[in-house]
Amino acid sequence: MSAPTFRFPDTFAWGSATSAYQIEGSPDADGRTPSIWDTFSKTPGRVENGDTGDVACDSYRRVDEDIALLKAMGATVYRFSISWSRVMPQGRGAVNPAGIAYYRRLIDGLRAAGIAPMATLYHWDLPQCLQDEGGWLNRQTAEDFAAYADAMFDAFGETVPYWFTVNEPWCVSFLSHAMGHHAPGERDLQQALTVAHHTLLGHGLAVKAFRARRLAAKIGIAPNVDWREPFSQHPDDVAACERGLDWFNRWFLDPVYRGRYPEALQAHYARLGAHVPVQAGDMALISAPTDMLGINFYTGSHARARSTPLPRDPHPDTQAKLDAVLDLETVDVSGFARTDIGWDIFPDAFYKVLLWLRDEYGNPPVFITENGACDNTDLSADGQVHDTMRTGYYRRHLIALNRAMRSGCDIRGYTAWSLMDNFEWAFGYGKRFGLVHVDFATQIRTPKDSFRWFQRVIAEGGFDA
Ligand code: PNW
Repeated sequence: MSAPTFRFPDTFAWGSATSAYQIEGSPDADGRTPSIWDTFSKTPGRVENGDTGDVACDSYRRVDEDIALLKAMGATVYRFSISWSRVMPQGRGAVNPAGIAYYRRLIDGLRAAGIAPMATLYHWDLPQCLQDEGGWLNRQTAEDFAAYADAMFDAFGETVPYWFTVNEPWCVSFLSHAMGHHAPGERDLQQALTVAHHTLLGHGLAVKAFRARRLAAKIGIAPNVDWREPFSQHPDDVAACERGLDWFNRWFLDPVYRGRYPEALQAHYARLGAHVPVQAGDMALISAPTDMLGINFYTGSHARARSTPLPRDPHPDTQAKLDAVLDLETVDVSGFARTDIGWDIFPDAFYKVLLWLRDEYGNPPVFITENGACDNTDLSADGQVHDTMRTGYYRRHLIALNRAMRSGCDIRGYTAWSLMDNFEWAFGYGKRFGLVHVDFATQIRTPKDSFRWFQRVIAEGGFDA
């Protein structure tokens, strides 16, 4: 057989990703206490169809079956997250042996199957008891997070080679505290800035605890990145896209890689009365060197400077404030195909943002910790799932990744989102991202066509055009 046109190194890590609340279910089992997503999903009107993570994919009880799927895929790495309130039910203090036992079973099972465990410490499920004390608005939560992280390093530091502190700090802060879409569902710009800073501080404190243990493992943060392609080379459009990158990407990456927040945007927020609660020493903690960067990528857009002038006094509404800060408009220039969640399929944006990261942050070692498509194709009469759109999405994004690597980007691995259909946050079970189909009534798992395609890519180390 001839060599694949798009070849990846033999050392490249392949696998898929999930998160605890989205797959585990068993919210009350063995001493787990509620997280903010239990509260949020049980609040009427917050999640489509009233769906909750009470059962999800029942992975708490089907962990062996899920490891078998990963093994069949040929995965060499599996990215999962640890439920804080399962392993530390009071948010701080004593660990829960039954919770630890669950993740030990998962980790040992993965290792026995030749799959490297990659653990995310915070994938949005803050213990509700900590939310009751202010959650991420409370600086103490950053300290509590680091103590919880340290307990996990103590339990699993020898058996988990890859650690990510916080998943998507933009979602934790802006999507959850300014835009109100995710738990706890607040709409306040100041809250978003405070939460962004405290999650970054939590990251920094966790890295410090990690280093103190001198483990052989690697640690980093996993932000979601966005790409805004300028509508034109008009300086106003280019500047507008830079503002977009400040807001979504640099706000989280500059503190980690440069020890500072983007200045112009910070000044803009200040004019709107919103400030970052930085204390002496914070930026040094946040910018302590990490070993790798996790990148979650789904979509991008074209944008230009806003054609209509903004009102002189920004309306007090949060969205209006954000609009005032960004002062840009998104333009649909190419009639992109969209996935079933409405996100443009824009693989070139993936290529461009990877090159941008290379140039902006000194080419850090990167793991693609999430990338994938919502394709709601269901079982056909033949009992299979012919999800051609998802396969096409993966193929085109892996070509973009291959181009970025050929361009010198230091990419170490790729975990597809997601191993299986799961609880898609505010969309509930109606949006399917899985390589494996889940029948939520029976919990029957059926690998999709995309799974088989991905399996072949892993086995062959690439694919033909
Ligand atoms: C990410 N947005 O979420 C998460 O890390 C996953 O848990 C999730 O299932 C996946 O992407 C698919 O959505 C996001 O509104 C949710 O921009 C929403 C947004 C971005 C990422």
